[in-house]
Amino acid sequence: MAPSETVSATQEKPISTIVIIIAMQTEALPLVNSLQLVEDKNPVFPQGVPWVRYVGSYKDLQINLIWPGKDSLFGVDSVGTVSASLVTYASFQALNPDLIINAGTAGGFKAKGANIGDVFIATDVAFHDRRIPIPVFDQYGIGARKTFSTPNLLKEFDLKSGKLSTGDSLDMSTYDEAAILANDATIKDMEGAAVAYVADLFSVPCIFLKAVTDIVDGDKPTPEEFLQNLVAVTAALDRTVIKVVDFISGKCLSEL
Ligand code: FMC
Repeated sequence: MAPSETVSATQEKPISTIVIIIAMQTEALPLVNSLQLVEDKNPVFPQGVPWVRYVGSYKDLQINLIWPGKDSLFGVDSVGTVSASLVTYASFQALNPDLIINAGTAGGFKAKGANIGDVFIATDVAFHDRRIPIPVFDQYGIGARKTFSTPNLLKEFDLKSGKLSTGDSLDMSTYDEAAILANDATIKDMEGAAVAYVADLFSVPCIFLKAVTDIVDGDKPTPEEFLQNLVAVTAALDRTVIKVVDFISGKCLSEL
């Protein structure tokens, strides 16, 4: 089979295995309950890592929700690009999913139309904290890429869409701010572009659903606003993830 035929054959096959990557426990647990997933007692990941897999059948789908767990030194959620890339890689190796969904919270720019509680689907991802001022390495550092296009999904739910910029900090330095502006981003997170990088290594399509917990260009301090809105915004995120999973059920990649 020619490579293009392989791709189109995959695109025409009903989606059956989904991996959902979620960085924080607060974001993951409501979804685990709604989708009636159970923690995997027979871990597919190497012994000793904090990564957790919740699994279950939902309609015709096998859903694997992967949470990188609590950091073994500090006891907090393993947020950020390092853990996100590791669990995405390990999930691909163990589960060979048809589709990856990276769901989580994000900061939003009101100047670009983001409001607290909005759920965005990212059309593009890029990094804003990998500055390598050498020709071509600069572009590699930014790592801008288009995400898997889902025109029917966008139409069905009237989701907002925009570009996502990823970096390993919750706050925003002036360097980051300039890079985010150059990335033309509407939303800012700490995992998306890393998940996209790994998904692209294996040519697995990936959808990014990001709910806005804080307004980056507003007047409230980000950590406060983030913590204040986390639970309520997570509920909105979970409702959207369930609607999206319902929509995916019974469909092929080419129908998204
Ligand atoms: N900037 C960066 N990340 C986030 C954000 C912001 N303004 N709001 N919410 C987030 C996301 C990140 O992706 C992390 O998983 C977590 O929430 C914050 O540590």
